[in-house]
Amino acid sequence: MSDNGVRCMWMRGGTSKGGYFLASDLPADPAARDAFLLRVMGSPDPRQIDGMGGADPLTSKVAVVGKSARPGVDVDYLFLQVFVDRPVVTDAQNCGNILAGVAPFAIERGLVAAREGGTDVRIFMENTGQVAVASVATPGSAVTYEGEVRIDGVPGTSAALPILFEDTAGSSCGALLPTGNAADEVEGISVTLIDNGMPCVVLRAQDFGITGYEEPAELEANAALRERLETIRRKAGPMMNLGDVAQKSVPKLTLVAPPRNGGAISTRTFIPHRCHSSIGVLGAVSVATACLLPGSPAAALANVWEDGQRRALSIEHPTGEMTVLATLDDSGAVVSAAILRTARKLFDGMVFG
Ligand code: NQM
Repeated sequence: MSDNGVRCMWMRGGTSKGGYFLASDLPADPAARDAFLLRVMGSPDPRQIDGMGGADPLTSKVAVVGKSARPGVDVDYLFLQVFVDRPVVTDAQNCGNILAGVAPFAIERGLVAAREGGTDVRIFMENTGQVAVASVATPGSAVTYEGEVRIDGVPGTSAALPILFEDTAGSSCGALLPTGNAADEVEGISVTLIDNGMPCVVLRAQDFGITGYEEPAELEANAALRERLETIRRKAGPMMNLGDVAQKSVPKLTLVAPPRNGGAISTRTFIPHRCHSSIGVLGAVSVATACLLPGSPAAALANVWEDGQRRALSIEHPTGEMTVLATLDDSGAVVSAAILRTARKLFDGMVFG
């Protein structure tokens, strides 16, 4: 593959960045595909010097996209996390930030016809078997990335790209609350084990003797904290129906604290070994859902805006906030969640493995 390039678009999706491929352009055999993607990113190597990856899990990501044969769905999207410092490519997690680039990519590659003004793209997320609807600005029936919307964690402004999730509960764990409880105890710490699109362990920062407002670098430098979190994560994996998670990038761990900037809750998220500079999209949806569960450690700290069946939760994170708009059913369960993202095309060409 070293002398034959593969067509690829590099894009920022939300606060992540990665390579977007048509499924038909990649090797069909997963082992050959993964070997190619490791070479494309330059993994394993903490600096990814011999590849396109940005030496951070948030910039070592891949979207594989194809036209869907499923009724009512436009495209299928498979997310692959390429580990930075290990020779691992995993489909064991989804990514709602890279998802933000999928709809414009699908339109640019001709998989979906753009409409005048705006185009809704229905995306089947193969990792979790659920559907998201992304709305792309298409003035003159062409994708534009330019606009006035700002999201925290990204400089400048871009076109709005709202995404709606329906039915993400139990995406990887089989149930929103895989243990059936809003609160469990693991290693003496009260936790919520939850999956509303992303398996997450939600814990109170104060239970670890920290404020929860520290900078990610400070938390990453705290070896004792990281070790305790990893011990909890490995125990939580089987409890969440994820099996042995030693080589998996899920569950994530979110340390919560009372909001500091007028939001619903403050967060610091390990994904799971690096501390996120913001928070993942589906991670935020899952943490927001935990805030709405009476009896969960997060609910006791959260400040939620309510209007009828709607709830708005501004999830504070190290570089700002992400607002999750949740809709509840009559029993108080979250039935859909919406978030606002942006995306940008960075280059389109051939990449070499
Ligand atoms: O939770 C990081 C990200 C993500 C995943 C991670 C994501 C999500 O910020 O939907 O977007 O948790 O690994 O891209």
